[in-house]
Amino acid sequence: MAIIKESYPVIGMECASCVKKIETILLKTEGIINANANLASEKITVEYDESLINKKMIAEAIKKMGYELIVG
Ligand SMILES: [Cu+2]
Repeated sequence: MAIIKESYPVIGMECASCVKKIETILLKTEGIINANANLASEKITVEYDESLINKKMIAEAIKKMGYELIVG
């Protein structure tokens, strides 16, 4: 099991409730240990277990919420 901590740019966050929504849903997602969205820098920092989830899956979850995660 490897824990990865990375930050990705996110498009579409506009207010504190976007931040809250993204963090809440990510934290409920299996494999995500920690999630922090920053409105000012427009980035999301996630800590996840790569045996359970990957950045592509995280980007999918973000997309379902109406935002776009740039995972490269
Ligand atoms: Cu908002």
